[in-house]
Amino acid sequence: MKNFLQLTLIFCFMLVGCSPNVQTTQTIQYVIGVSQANMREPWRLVLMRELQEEAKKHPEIRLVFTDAIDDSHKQIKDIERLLGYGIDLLIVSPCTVDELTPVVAHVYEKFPVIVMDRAVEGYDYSLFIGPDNDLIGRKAGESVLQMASDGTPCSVLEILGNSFSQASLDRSIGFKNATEKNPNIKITQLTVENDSRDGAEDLVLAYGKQLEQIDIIFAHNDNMALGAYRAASKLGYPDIKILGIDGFTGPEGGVELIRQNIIDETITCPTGGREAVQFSLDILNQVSGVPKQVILRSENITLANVDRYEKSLARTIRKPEQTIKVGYAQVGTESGWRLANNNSIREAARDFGIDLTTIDANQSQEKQIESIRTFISQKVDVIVVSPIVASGWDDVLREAKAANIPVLLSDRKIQIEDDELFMTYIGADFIEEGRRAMSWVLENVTSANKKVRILEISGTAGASPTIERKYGFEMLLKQNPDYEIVYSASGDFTLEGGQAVLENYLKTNPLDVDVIFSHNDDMALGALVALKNAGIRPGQDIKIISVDGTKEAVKALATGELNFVVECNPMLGPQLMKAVTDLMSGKELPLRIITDEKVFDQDNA
Ligand code: GYE
Repeated sequence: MKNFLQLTLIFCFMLVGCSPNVQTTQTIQYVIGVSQANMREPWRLVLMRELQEEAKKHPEIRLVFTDAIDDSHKQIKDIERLLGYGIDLLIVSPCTVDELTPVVAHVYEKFPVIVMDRAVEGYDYSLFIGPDNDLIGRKAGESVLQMASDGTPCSVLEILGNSFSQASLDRSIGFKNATEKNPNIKITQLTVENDSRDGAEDLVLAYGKQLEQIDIIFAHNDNMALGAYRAASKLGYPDIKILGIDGFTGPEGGVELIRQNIIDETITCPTGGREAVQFSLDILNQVSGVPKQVILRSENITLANVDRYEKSLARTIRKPEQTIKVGYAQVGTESGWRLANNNSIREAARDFGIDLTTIDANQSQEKQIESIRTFISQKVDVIVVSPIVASGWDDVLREAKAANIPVLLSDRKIQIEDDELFMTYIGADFIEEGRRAMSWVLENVTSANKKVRILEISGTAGASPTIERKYGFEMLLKQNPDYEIVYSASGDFTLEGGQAVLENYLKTNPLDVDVIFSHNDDMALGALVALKNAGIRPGQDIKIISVDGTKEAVKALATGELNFVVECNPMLGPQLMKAVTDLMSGKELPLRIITDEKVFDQDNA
């Protein structure tokens, strides 16, 4: 029946002379609702344009837009209306976090939801795509530090956008954290409620002669920067340095403003429109490996690099002809998680037809750095590294950059000033993992009229999962004075290491703790051995929680020896090899690709 209908439709189009490839209703497979916070700000107009341009490449989808005109209540109604149209997926850029979080969570119960630009609380959505606003503020701050590096007093006029938006707050915090390194920098803040060019112009005109004292203006978007420039010129101060954010092309875009010397610098804030359509299709077609968060990259644009930047936007995307050669500097085989991760990467390389060479560093940073140098000498196309510890990579990454070999970080992060030295980080949100562990303790472990005593088995010293799981755990701990970590030691992410931590503790202490928090499953399983050897019933006499979600750990959950396990997804291979292929096809990679993770307890083990 369906074929007959299709043939009839095409025949009718032929009859009336429409080209049969006109998008007829039967080609539309998916309707995607796009709930925009507003369609006034240039950033949002660019987002819409990118969504539409990318959607045009996929005749099987139709986008339906709504404009909340910055009113959360209207946005809630818009979303209800879109659901009424029978959409298959919702893309939403929330007006405010608190009012839209429950609505997004409710829609997410039945439909996939992609949240853009401003995150909602928690994780009740399919995917978040947005910039790292704190980093954008820090990048602007680093530039101001450069401009003020002669040590003389430097007064900055910071022009914020809508002061209720999380983006504005995050940018300002990042800016302050960077500039406070120089005590000679003084910041005065003005807020333009509607983020507009004319609003900024009016505000700076009203600021008037006080501009005499201002050396630099930092505006939270390029159109407010333009407004500030117009006001400063009218007031007779055309030489004040001006920084903006967004970096769009086109009239009044940051790229043009730099070329015309109207502003001195802008920090790019990509909209993620293209990525949103591509991931919508992955989600609707149930492609595996869709991440939980995609954090877009930002960079400082000045007259010196504006041409290169604009050229990079017009990059042509084409599948690489040759087989891609990848050198992978692997941590080692320290844990069950690592074995699963190594396997996932090997299998994905095979599936993607990528020529993968792996060197096992056996938990030594020195060996990893040596591996990277080996790959550089072998002139591989891409280097992937899972950095054992977070620091000490600057030199070797600069050598890779000098050799024009891109580096991708897999499963562990690095602390580095210049985030241009790596293409992307693919892995977990360790801070959230730590928070989830502690929130389980708060809900499930109390202690009659005394503090809850926690023994922490930490991971490899200096590794980003160790640093950030601890940080996330302690974020909640600090808010609850009835809980304290009474002992902490590193088990280096290995079973033997975890067992040794408990044996050492039990040598000099009776078992006087209520909970063991282990940074990974292998160390928790090692602790079980030590406890049983001491005649203690793990999971009953003492609660044990850990992170990873390996088979062994989930089995121990099911038998009641472990009480709670936070998932850290090791199956990064597909996302990693897709990123490698995208990179070699000419695509820019997001700054971070964060995996989707759950939690396991004794009920769902
Ligand atoms: O939690 C642990 C492994 O880097 C996220 O390293 C990974 C960690 C994982 O040894 O089991």
